[in-house]
Amino acid sequence: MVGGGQAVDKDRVPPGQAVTQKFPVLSYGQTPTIDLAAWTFEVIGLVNNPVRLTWTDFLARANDVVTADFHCVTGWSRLDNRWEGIVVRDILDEARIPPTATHVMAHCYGGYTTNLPLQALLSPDVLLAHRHDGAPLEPDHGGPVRLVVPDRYAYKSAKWIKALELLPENKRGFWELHGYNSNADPWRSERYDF
Ligand SMILES: Nc1nc2c(c(=O)[nH]1)N[C@H]1C(S)=C(S)[C@@H](COP(=O)(O)O)O[C@H]1N2
Ligand SMILES: [Mo]
Repeated sequence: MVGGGQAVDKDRVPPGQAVTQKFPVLSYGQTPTIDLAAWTFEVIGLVNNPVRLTWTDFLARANDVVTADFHCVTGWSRLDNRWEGIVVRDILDEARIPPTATHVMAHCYGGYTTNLPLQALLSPDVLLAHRHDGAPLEPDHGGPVRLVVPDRYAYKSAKWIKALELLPENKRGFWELHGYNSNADPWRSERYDF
């Protein structure tokens, strides 16, 4: 289904996905209440230089813009989202990651987790985003800050991000422990592992 009669090139949308103009909210559990004065984002685990940003630090550095499509594993895709924030690769560079680190666990306020191969986070369109389509990111969509990983199904785009933990091996996050795919490439329909 293509909303508003807008024609979309089928090569633009991964297999089994339908375009929506809406922006559905998909959360497991409640939207957490987050105090900006106490908010931090950290890079932890297997790193030579742990990184910790306060909200003030984050705002001072949030100068990157990415326009990207967003694909939920349940079958909807929202095209041309304009995200503003900080490119994750730049922050990971600062953390000086040793070659023994191969995977990452994203940890969220509220307790959600999701795992990714480190390589997937090094793509220049992976963002820590605090704005969406010209407005502050709404709490239900992950505000103050969410991870955005355009090349993976959206369960990898962790809302209310709190930390990235570098790991020496793959560990499964919340939906991945329930059978969703660890890598989650929508172009390969990597929806389920079991
Ligand atoms: N912290 C957290 N992040 C999350 C989720 C969640 O339940 N908690 N749901 C994921 C799923 S399954 C999807 S499809 C997207 C939905 O993002 P949206 O609610 O902004 O559309 O967020 C992902 N990130
Ligand atoms: Mo999802």
